[in-house]
Amino acid sequence: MAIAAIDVDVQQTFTPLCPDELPVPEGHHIAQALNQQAKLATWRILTKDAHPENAVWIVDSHDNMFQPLSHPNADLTWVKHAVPGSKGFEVIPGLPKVTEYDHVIWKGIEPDLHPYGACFHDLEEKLSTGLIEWLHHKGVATVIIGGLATDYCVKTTALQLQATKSFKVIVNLSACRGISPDTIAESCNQMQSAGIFLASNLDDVKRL
Ligand code: VGL
Repeated sequence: MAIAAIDVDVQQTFTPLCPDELPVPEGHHIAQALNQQAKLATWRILTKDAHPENAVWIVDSHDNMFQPLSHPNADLTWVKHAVPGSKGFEVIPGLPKVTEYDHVIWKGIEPDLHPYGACFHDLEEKLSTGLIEWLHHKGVATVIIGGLATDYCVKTTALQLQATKSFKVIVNLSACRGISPDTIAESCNQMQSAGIFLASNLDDVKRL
């Protein structure tokens, strides 16, 4: 049965290379770990945030982030990030070109949608991005996930895939980085309780 490796939102916007956006500590240091995990897989998938500058959730300062919004498909405020055409939209150095991936998902292109998971365009999970269907079509049984950030888009993508009950879902923590230690720990607990396998490195992934 086929294995898919998923590189979640490994864009410069989520690294210290873009300090004014959403810098995740060491976010730019995971290319090698992602390239190694991809060697175990039949298919390699990339997901990218693609957000317009007029998105309803944009605030102009980091101090104003994490404010709850009463919007069905944008739950929190964030500073501008991952705008197509900007440096932050680009993937981190060391990864293949977009066209070398087997499948690519762009998400969050509508100004009033700010999804975290790569499986649905909306937080209500009504509008599929087609990722789950693509994996089924390719006969994928196991998914290995890495990327940014552990506590937001990696976690949500992993939980969405696990909820289908049709894949063995492995999160390779050595190929992920997260925003804060507390939310990373909380996210790991949540993923583990859902039945997702957490691997601390590539050897662990191979053992699972
Ligand atoms: C993400 C926060 C806001 C992510 C995206 O890709 O994990 N985190 N937008």
